[in-house]
Amino acid sequence: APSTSYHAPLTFTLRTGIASGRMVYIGVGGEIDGKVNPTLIVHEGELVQVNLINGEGAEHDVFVDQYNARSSVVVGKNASSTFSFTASKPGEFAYFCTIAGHRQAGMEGLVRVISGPRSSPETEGADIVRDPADLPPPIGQRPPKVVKVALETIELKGKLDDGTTYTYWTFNGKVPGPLLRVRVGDTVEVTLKNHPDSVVAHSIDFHAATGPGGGAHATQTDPGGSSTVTFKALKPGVYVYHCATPSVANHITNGMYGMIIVEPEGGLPQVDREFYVMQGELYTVEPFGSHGDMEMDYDKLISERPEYFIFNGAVGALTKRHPLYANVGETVRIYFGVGGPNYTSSFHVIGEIFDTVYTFGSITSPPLTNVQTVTVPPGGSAVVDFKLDRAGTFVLVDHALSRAERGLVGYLVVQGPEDDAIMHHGPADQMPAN
Ligand SMILES: [Cu+2]
Repeated sequence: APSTSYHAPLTFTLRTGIASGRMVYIGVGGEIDGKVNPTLIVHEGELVQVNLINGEGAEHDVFVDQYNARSSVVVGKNASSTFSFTASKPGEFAYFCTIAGHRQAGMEGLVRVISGPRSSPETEGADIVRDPADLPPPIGQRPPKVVKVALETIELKGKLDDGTTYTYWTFNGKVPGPLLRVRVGDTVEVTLKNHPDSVVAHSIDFHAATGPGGGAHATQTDPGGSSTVTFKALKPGVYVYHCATPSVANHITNGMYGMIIVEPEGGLPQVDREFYVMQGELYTVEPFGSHGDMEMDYDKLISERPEYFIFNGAVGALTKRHPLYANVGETVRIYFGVGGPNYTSSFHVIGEIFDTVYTFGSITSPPLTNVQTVTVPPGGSAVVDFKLDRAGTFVLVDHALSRAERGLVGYLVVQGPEDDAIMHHGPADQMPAN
């Protein structure tokens, strides 16, 4: 049987009971919670533990005959018994009560053993993708205050693509790091912990801060350590933050970037939906599209020859994993930033026009209107707003489109009417019949 990295047993709890007049097992907790005679899904090679609880008082047991694994007979309400077995062969195997007549009365379910080991962070990489809908709500009206921010730098093997992993360095385990949100005049107290399992020191430089290194001088933090820096948010804007420990380019490419919004008094104009998207590059020894665990290539980094271009940390992050979802009639806003470390983005949404754009993250300047493509430098940002007039799948790209073939693509899925007056297939005088 294949070996497994799971040391702790996979545990299922079954309680005996009555459902629709039949004697049954009822799942307790986890994915089987409340299910009648739940199918216990395990992977080949896993150690499986089953807890049986007597829920109504009659005598019962559980037997998995193909594995010759059984509980004791539980006698009396709330009596319990535990047994375990190793799921050494794939297939479907019955579990049932051996007390005379109980199996026929309904006490029967299946153990499904899936061939091969369970995919795990070790084999396919942890999920490091930041959901673009994962951002805090607007601040609204409030006076300035002290805002405490806790960040942790975490190095972990993450999923870069199907069958491909990369050792990311992150703020809080995702790429980009969390979108932080304060208002002008706030005092921002940042505590940066570096996880004890880290290999190197990390730090943070806030472009929103005024002072040495944007906070990087005060926050160089060894593995297992912690540091704190406090800064005053003097100027409204949408600012990048990033690790600033040498080689800084190396720390940034590995995923150590995020953004902080410093709202002006009263905030930005309200929209229906906000999204958070950041672009970066990865410099791997192996060519784009390779499988296995990718290794960072310092020569390629220094000579600016990336293999991967990515939105929110991974290939497919905003297509297969977390497309942006919205509806016709809504206004959407994308806070778009470039971690880089090196490539300027020509940010564009195929099939849409940005109604307003705050370029360079400057939200105190009047926005540009009706923009097709916006240039966003590394360590910079833009805020794009647009109203959705027609349903469809719109495609987020860097209009340096070779990069789309190295991973840089996302979807905005807009649901609602497909207004043919806005666009339809065919001549103007031939509208499709609806
Ligand atoms: Cu770092």
